[in-house]
Amino acid sequence: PPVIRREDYTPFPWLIPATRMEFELGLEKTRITTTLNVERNPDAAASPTIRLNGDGLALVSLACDGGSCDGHMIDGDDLVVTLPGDRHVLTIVTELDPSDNSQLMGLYASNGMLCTQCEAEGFRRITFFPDRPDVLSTYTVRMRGPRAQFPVLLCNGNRVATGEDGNSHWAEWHDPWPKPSYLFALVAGDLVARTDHFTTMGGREVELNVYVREGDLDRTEHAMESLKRSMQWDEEVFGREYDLDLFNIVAVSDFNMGAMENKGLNVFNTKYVLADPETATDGDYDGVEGVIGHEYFHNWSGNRVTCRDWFQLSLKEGFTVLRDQLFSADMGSEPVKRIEDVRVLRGVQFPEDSGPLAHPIRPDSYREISNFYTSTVYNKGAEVIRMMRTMAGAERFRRGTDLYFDRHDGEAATCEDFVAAIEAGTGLDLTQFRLWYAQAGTPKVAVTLAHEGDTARVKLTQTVPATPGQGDKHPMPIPLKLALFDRASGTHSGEQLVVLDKDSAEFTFDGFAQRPILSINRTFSAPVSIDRDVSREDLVFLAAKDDDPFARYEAMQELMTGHLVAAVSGEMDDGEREAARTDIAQAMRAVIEDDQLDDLMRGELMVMPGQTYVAEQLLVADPGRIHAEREALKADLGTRLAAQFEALYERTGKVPFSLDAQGKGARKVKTLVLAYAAASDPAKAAELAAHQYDGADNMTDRQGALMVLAGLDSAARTGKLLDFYNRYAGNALVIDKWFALQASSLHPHAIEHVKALREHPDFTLKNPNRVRSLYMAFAANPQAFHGADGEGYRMLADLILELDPINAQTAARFVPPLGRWQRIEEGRAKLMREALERIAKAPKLSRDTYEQVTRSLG
Ligand code: HT7
Ligand code: ZN
Repeated sequence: PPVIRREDYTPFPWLIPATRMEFELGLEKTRITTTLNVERNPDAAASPTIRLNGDGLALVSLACDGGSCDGHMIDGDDLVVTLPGDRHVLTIVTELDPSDNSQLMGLYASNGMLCTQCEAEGFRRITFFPDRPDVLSTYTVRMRGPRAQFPVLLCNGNRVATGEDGNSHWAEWHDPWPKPSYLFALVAGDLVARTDHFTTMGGREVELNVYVREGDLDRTEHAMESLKRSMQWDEEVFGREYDLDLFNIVAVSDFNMGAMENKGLNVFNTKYVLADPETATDGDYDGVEGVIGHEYFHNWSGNRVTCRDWFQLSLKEGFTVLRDQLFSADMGSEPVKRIEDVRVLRGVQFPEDSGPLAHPIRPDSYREISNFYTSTVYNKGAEVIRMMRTMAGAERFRRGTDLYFDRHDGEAATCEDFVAAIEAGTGLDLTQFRLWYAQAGTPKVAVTLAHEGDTARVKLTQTVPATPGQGDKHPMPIPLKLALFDRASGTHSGEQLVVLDKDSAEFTFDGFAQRPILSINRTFSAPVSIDRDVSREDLVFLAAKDDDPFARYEAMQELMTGHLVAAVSGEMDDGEREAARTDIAQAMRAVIEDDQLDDLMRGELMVMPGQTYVAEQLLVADPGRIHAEREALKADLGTRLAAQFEALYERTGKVPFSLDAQGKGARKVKTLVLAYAAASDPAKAAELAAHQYDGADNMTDRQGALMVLAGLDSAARTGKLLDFYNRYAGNALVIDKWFALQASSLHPHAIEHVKALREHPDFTLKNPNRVRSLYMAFAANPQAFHGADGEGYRMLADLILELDPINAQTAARFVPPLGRWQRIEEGRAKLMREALERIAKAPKLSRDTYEQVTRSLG
């Protein structure tokens, strides 16, 4: 497959001001007639032909200006038509079998309904079209189908006409906003809607619908409320108003990603729509709110201003992730949301940035764009824009975003356009900052603190690591919020923002008679890894006293990570081990007993660093040893703090169910206590968990209890797993949890359980949620996946090979766990490479999997 390069961008030679489509809908046969008004693009080099992209399409007929078309040819998958004049009308007929589309791109059937997924290049699986984001067109779409099978007919924009025709009916939709083909959507099915309304700040009355299958309607209230909150918030915080009379959301159970922001017709994975306390956890509730917000915010950051080409993906995704993060922070706890976001960044993006798949947030080349919907483009992209906001302040940043939307409304823009607008709107000089778009790799900042007289000197040194294709790096501007604490009073005299924009710099602070304690990268102001010279004693201080909740969390994480890294590196004797564990227990005890903390935040401070994060601190990791040391520390804390944990469990157990912060905090802390107990006193933990499971009046408590039981060899394990399955049989989203709980469990035979679950009648390769629930959970389970015999790697390779012809996009997403081989001890690394090589040798690999496997082999 060819490599596509950012530097090769040229504008498309033709404009398509208007597109008309007619769909004759059927699950097994859909006929599409597309009429394109094309005219020469005065801003592009002239071409005698127009290239219309296709992907596996059969051309039924083609007409030019109502007559036959003299010059046309099929080139690969594309249709190339010779056009002699400046304006023409092309009429193209294609025919498809949606029920045969297991890739879930283009038009496909899911549970008896028809729906589309066009981003990034799915539209070309429906009709021949210049399927690139810089070709904007208005769409008028007539859809016709059997009324009984498809009572609901939906498309982008507004419904402008409907009609009956014997047993079939039709609807015509018009979207007045010019859009690229990737934002096209169509849905036909037997659906019911929760309907509500929102009045915009300009007085527009908008009808809102959340469409689901009958029986799911009573699980849509949270989605609808989240949508209204998103609309309100975007007006208040970014000044963005909705621009159609209708906003529809449709939930589908077969979907490759979380959701899709098609203009006026968002299509969602059911996972991010359906929620009630009986079947959804607190995390699921947050996920629904966050994803509803994310897709809604795309209406401006993505749809009104779209991307010039797919290299600019972070323009819409990074910015929209930042917007959804700020929204969720405003709807709940700001520090807890920040900690959750940083945990995702460090658990997923940092490893990506230090491995063979590292790429800048604005990539330079790709073979298959679907492989670049990555944590780097999304989460690091959001961090990069957040840094601009931190340097400018929220108010000035808003001036920059207003300018960006004003300048580029209705356009297909670039990351450079965004930075230029923020620069002009805020007054910041972002010349050097642009390197964040171009350079991959997580910068490392070494921090030392010197104290002399009454002066403290903070020395900062940055290194940006080499990444594939980028050996030589330049220093980048790194905004770091810091504070210096006075040891005696436990306070500081104000937070400062310093920007490290050279390899190395020293910042001096006066007025410290005693050596102060440095708190740095507060709120995680820059997406870097900090390597600081700090004593355990100072970390214990910061974990208890820092007034920045993120910095407190960071101090707890650093205490535990530092200990685990030293332990697995074999750098520790028994005395040191005991001293470190005593300090960690002391800090944890202060967290448990701090009555100023709410339980949501307490829970964050109690969370142990994840296995991947610990591995990331080591050049070469032994997953088995990290797992063993991590479990040992958990057990040690469980034993030392048994009384405190018990009191905490008892107090939080009395908090009645509610969806507010108090209820959520109590549930979070309860399950954490069970997890510590499972390591230190498994019999007691099993008893408590079984009791929590039986008494649960919500999914968070029930799933938390079952998660603990699934990892224990207790009598209750089998019974409760069976009860869970029977209780929720037929509810796909909950059965996904049942698969995931077992695949991610700490049980020593988890790998055998995964093998058995693969053969379970409810397992299918056709549904991405089900595949992910079993295999993503498995790949993230260190002791099951990284067994020293390599069986875990072979199982994942088998899955990839089997899934690739069915759903290439989903298959390719399972490659990165195998790509970590360079950072894993020799024995396992060899086995991981063997698994990758076996995949690479397979005949007829998809472009998606081929690209990921070859990059992973290095
Ligand atoms: N913009 C959406 C991306 C997306 C997608 C990409 C590739 C294949 C399938 C897909 N489904 C949705 C999601 C978002 O970021 O909002
Ligand atoms: Zn998005």
